[in-house]
Amino acid sequence: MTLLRRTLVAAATVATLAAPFAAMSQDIKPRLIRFGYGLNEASNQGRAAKVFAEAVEKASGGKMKVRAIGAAALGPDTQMQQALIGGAQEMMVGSTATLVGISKEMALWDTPFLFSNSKEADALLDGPIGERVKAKLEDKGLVGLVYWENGFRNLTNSKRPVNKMEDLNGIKLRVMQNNVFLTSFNTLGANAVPMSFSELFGALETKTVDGQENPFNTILSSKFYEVQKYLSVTNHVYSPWIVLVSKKWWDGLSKDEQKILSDAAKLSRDFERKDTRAEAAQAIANLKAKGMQVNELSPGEADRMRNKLTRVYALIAAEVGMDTWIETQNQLMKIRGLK
Ligand code: TK8
Repeated sequence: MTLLRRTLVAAATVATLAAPFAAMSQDIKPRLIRFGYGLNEASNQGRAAKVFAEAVEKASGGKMKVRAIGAAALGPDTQMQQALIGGAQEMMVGSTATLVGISKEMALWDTPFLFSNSKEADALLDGPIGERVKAKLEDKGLVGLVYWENGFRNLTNSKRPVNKMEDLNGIKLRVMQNNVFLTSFNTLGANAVPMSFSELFGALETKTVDGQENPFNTILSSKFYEVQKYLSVTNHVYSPWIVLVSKKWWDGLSKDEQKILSDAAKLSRDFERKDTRAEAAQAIANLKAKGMQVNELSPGEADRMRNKLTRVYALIAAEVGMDTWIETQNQLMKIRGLK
């Protein structure tokens, strides 16, 4: 054998040996899932993201790895939604309210005073109506897995306690990028300013806006108490978060992989709701201890606000479709045991 021939044979042997190894190492390489969210790691959102990541890793025997990335490091909700649609990011969790520009049926969850308590919220969100609204996302390039609890929203500001509707006059209030929220707060007399959550702390600090509205948990975990003196307990709307997957990426997964993600999402949901509720129950005392001045609305004033806000119901019904709107009212009556 000439030297050249020997070298060629050796090279070929290496190549045939190397090929299966290359294929194998491809198989072993875990699927990397970037899971983005907007709040910081030490929040109810961050804690549940971690639970989700651990559940996926465990159920897949390490073949699927979730990298949970908080504090809007992958961008605010709206930017992540676009990244999922385009397939540049795999997963996220965020507010349903910021999804309305993509899927208008999500506006259902913006309805002021839709739920009186979290039990009603769970029943409707996890029932056929929640599924129906979630399923609409698929045409838009997104898969909705489960709803988490963001929570009942309350009002904070740096100007004055809001005891009655008129106290909102002239208050520059940050709202989510969502038409129902914008209209609702303008209707109540505030000067509503749509803005992404990631810009909010800075805007409150520099007084670009005077106030905002979010659940107790977020007011606490995002340290809004450092820049907001007054907290008015309004519980004006129940806000869900939704766990989303890029449909482009989802369609390339095996049935087993999809099941691992769905199951882990359900597990994270159950954990998240419990954790959020436990934290919310302590939150008022904690926020007071941090120096916030807390006031409740008198029942009469709460009713006045509620009545004024029912004006946006027609707007929401038009967005979500009359069918879904009426079916929602029917389901709620059933849940309340009135039907
Ligand atoms: C976090 C947001 C946040 C929401 C808001 O990304 O924007 O006020 O309540 O939870 O989705």
